[in-house]
Amino acid sequence: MDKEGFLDKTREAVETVRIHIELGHTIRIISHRDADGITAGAILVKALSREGAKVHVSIVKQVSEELVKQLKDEDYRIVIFSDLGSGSISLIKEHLSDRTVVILDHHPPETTETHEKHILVNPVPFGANSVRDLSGSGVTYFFAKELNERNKDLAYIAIVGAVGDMQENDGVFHGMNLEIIEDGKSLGILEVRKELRLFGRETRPLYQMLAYATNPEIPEITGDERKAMEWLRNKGFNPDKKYWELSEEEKKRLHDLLVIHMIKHGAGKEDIDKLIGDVVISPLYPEGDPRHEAREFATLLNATGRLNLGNLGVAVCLGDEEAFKKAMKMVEDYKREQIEARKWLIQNWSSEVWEGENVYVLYVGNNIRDTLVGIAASMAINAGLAKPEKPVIVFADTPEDPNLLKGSARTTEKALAKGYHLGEALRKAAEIVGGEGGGHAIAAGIRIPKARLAEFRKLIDRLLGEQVKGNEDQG
Ligand SMILES: [Mn+2]
Repeated sequence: MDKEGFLDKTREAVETVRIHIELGHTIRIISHRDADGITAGAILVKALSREGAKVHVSIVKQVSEELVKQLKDEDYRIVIFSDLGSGSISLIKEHLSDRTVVILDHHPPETTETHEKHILVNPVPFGANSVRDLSGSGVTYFFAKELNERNKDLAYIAIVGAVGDMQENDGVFHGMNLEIIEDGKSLGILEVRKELRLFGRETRPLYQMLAYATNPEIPEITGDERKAMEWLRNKGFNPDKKYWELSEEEKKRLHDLLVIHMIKHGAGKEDIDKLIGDVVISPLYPEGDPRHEAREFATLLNATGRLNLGNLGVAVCLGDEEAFKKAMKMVEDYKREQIEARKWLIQNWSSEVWEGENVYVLYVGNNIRDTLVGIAASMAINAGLAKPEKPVIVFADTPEDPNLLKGSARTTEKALAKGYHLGEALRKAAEIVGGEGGGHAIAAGIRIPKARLAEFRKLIDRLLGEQVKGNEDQG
């Protein structure tokens, strides 16, 4: 990668932002609502405040036309987008041509032809791999470091963002992420260890860490707490202990036993390589605290984002203890709400579900919150209520509008093999009944008028049926 080219762009952005700071302009920050975007937002808030700038930050799901128009109506002279914006360069060009815009992002840009007052700082056009060499928080980190060397103390937060984006998915860090790690190490604010890369190092008992392992899955153990407990006991471990409480010797023995287990059960090399690898921890926080390890920290931030509390996540990154306590409580409540939702599904599924040839449609009213419909659809499959080869759509009332329903569709690889594409089907259905729909083949979302639910059910059943039929004809 042409690192110097990328850093030149970063410097150009820094010089531009500096002028606005000197003019006393408030810097408007728009950042993505996942862990990468929240850490990126926090890095900007901290770095810009250190230069004496006033900031106004919003954490958002995406750059929509609505958002860009709203920014147009605001009177901020400068807008910084972080961890998003690269896919909306023309939209931004169209509506914000009278503002200074800086985009600090790592997603492949739709074009590098920005408006002359707009600066795109993105490592991808310089040859970086967007999914492993640098994340959104990493781009803002290099911007912050260019602004002031002192911002190197934000290296751990930057790496939390990278881990949130799974930039070390194959077990090791790559590209410019390595430089951030070196900065952090030199300040003594982070270390990288070769450890078990499963979620829960700080806060979960070992048996849950193993039973909930999904990347990689552990054959015969993932998905079964009882088996995980038995396996650990048989090997001489206390299943209730947390990973961080193990001695180095015990960790080593656990790693060896897990690798042997994986090999015995025919796991692929790629999965085995993922199991033990780079784990980032920070002595800034005590052991057993989710902020002590990057993956747990990122998961907490992701949860705040999903709950539309991204600004709370930013405050957590900035070291606000009250915000941290509040975020932990929100996550607990959210977990409890999921457990309640699962209970409701199990009790009411058979009486409430509408089953067609190709789909289950469940309307839950207010019994499950509209932000949980996707999770509820997955739960219906995972709890065995729905057959895995038939997609599930769950609708709930939404506080946004009493005349609308918000729905989410989920299915499995098994169903996809038959030819289903949920995003396509929901998009078409929404065009017909009125509303908005779309998404991926395996997971998609939709909003429809409440009055058209009955019509929608028959329609989506037919549309999904046509996809299967189309697939059979081809085959
Ligand atoms: Mn990102």
